[in-house]
Amino acid sequence: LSELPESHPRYLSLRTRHRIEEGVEKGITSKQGLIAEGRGEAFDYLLGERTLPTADDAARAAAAHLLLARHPVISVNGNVAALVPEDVVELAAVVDADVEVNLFNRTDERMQAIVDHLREHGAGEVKGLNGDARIPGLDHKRAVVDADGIGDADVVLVPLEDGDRAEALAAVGKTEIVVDLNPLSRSAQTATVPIVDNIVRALPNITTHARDLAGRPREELEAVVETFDTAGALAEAESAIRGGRLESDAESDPRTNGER
Ligand code: PTJ
Repeated sequence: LSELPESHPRYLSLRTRHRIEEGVEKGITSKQGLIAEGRGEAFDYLLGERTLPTADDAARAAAAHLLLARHPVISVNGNVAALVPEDVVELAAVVDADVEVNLFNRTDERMQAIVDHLREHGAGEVKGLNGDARIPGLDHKRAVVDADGIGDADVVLVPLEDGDRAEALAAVGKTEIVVDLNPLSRSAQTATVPIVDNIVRALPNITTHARDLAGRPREELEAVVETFDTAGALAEAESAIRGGRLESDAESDPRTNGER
């Protein structure tokens, strides 16, 4: 990848893919993570590899939820750790959230490798290793969380989550913020706030909104949360993927220079 010039039209996408490959080599990302990445790339290509206006609204609503939360937690899996470790650490600092490693394919080795990787990227305490609580309604390993982490959280950011776990977390009453490029996935459909965007754009965007909103009165943050249109955001993302022309679209599509 070092030989790939930054001017290459697929540079960002190839760099992202390379990070996932490295994640697998380091024992951080699972092999299924490679498949998830491929699926994500296809959706992102169809979205024009840019943040839709409604995904930006979702990122702002997510920032408001995290700032209003009693105990916000950012859940990290093998793909998130490989792609955006610095961004996780930065967002956690801005909204004062815990970071917890929570894996679909949980093994002690991967849990430890991801905790170490996050700490190398500046994380303080990283939760997840205790595994002393369970999310009800899931089979054993996928259900394992920390009692004083996700177990106690009121707001959880779960990027690239699988549908079952997203539903189980929602069922125990947690406010769920999901980042998922597939607007039809069960995780996106179940989330209080679905951000249909690539995690590499979405996390820094939430942080930018959180910096802007920090210190504002509670009523103002509550208004951001209440005015977010979940169904509208999902519908706009689906329409963009299916090739529908959006009002906001014409000039910003990198594939077509605006000529769709
Ligand atoms: O590390 P683990 O063991 O916790 O496993 C993590 C994966 C992602 C492998 C696991 O949760 C899984 O199998 O997830 P799924 O069911 O493949 O769902 C992943 C979703 O994330 C899909 O809808 C993808 O389109 C989407 N996705 C993939 N890459 C990105 C993405 N969404 C946002 N940004 C991406 N970069």
